[in-house]
Amino acid sequence: MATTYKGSFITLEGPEGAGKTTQLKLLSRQLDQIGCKHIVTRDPGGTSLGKQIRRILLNPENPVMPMTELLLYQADRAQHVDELIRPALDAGTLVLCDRYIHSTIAYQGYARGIDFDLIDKLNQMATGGLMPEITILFDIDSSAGLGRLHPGGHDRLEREAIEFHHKVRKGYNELAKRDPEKWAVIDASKPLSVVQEELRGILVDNFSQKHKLAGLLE
Ligand code: T5A
Repeated sequence: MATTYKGSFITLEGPEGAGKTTQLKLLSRQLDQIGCKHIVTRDPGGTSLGKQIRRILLNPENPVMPMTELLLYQADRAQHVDELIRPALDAGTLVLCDRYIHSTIAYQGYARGIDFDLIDKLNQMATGGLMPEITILFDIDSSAGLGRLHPGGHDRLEREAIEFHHKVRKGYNELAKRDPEKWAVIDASKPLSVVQEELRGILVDNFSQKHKLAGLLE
């Protein structure tokens, strides 16, 4: 891992319903028990301003144009990095972020069809180049993931056609294959406990020395 911070920066990615939120809750409880200083945050919606942007983005009643969508995700991210993520890393915290720049590449790039170079430039601008040390892909068939969500309550993105979601998954898998040193892939269709065990294993393998995580596997 080339990028190093005082803390550690881990992002979780995946198609809809892959189980990231559920797994982060379980993990966070365990990190509390072993006394590991950490935060769990999400993109979009990790700050007070970001929560308002998130509501606009996910409201199915809002017709949002592709470029507006892209810029709103980046506005959320710029605030999130400056207000929360960078200060936490500077304070030596383990930061676990549910979605980050690779969501934009998968959703707005692969699925929406917006130019990848433009997305890279905006990701760079919004984050000031702050890259995760490792990204964990929760891989699941798009229909299976959507099938896990509450029927009828789908947000604006979840309501996209199934082809859109297939492109998202394909995009993620391409990104992970292209840079295997920076990505870890978990088969998110497995039972909750199996996925949790794999997630903890990845953290212990990569961050044990800095954050004394050996207790995670007990
Ligand atoms: N987006 C985001 C973009 O388009 N561009 C961007 O740049 C960014 C950052 C965000 C939306 O915005 C898009 C992507 C998204 O569409 P969100 O609500 O944050 O919206 O979206 P998700 O992160 O996808 O949240 P979800 O809740 O849909 O998915 P999770 O968190 O992966 O799944 P989770 O944990 O909520 O689990 C879903 C259900 O599955 C069950 C859970 O109990 C829950 O009911 N479950 C399992 N069931 C069986 N076996 C397992 N292993 C299970 N794991 C979980």
